[in-house]
Amino acid sequence: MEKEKEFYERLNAKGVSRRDFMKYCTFLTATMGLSSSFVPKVAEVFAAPKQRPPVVWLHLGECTGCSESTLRSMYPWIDELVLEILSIEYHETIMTASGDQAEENLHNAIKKYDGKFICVVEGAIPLKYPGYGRVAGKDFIDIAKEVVPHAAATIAIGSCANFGGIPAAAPNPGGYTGLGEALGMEGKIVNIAGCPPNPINLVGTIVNYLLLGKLPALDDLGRPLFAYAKTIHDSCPRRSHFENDEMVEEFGSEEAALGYCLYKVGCRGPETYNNCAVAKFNDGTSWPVEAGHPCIGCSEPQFWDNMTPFYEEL
Ligand code: FSX
Ligand code: SF4
Ligand code: F3S
Repeated sequence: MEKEKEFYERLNAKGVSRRDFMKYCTFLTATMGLSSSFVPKVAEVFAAPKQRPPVVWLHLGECTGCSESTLRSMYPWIDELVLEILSIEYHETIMTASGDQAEENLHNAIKKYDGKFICVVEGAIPLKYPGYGRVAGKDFIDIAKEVVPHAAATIAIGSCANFGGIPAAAPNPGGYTGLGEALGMEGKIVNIAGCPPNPINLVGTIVNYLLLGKLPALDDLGRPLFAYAKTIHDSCPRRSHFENDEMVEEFGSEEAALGYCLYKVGCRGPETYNNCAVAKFNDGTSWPVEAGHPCIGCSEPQFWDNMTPFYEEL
């Protein structure tokens, strides 16, 4: 009770009311595909955490957009909420330690929390030329092999870590590969797909784990079904225009201003599984198709090769 009171006082000090927080929990619960009876339990995960699982967050071949989108996520205070429920032991972008001390933190965390920590991995692994990516003199693949097998659960965040992403775009000189495939652990690693992914899907996966003691159910590409069971096209607000053959043929046109369907200017929504239309980005402000940009299929494997040329009809 005391813990909970303190939590709400801290939120209040940031200008966040209990009502705002409950609104967020309701939204998160719905995104996770749980019934509204779970809202108080989801709130409790944040407000009165029974445990703060240690997290080791690795950076491999990527642009760090995934960390950026998580830390600057939809609600200005959610980053702190996430830090509230997790104990981040190692994260190259946000930790203060550097050099030998950072390395020491990593090794200490793996030893101390062997089999108990959550490993989050961002970025792809160059298997053809492993030396393309190194931290502290170690190749990415060796870092992944050293850390991942000791984790209680591993979450690959972003299409790079899932399927290779931009680093693996043809001709993929480094032989960049997603984490699951590189370690032969497909199906055992959760893939939060997108470039970058929506942070709510990471938060939902972690809350699911803390609340129900297990990782969420996954599709055959390792993506949580709560977020990736439907296509963009399934939930698209422009769908009625698609059905009526009301199409944007040119950006800046009258049809574009009317919010017509973006299929002819390259929308990959019909082939792309993600919950962007419902979850939205930046405080629920908008998402690509709502902003007038076709979906480029960023949550699908090899989208840089399979979905290009962008802006051309499928
Ligand atoms: Fe990849 Fe994440 Fe795209 Fe970038 O780190 S999914 S390039 S947004 O940031 O890995
Ligand atoms: Fe489908 Fe894209 Fe048209 Fe939306 S804009 S209805 S996702 S094709
Ligand atoms: Fe990506 Fe398409 Fe959503 S490009 S962010 S999956 S609308």
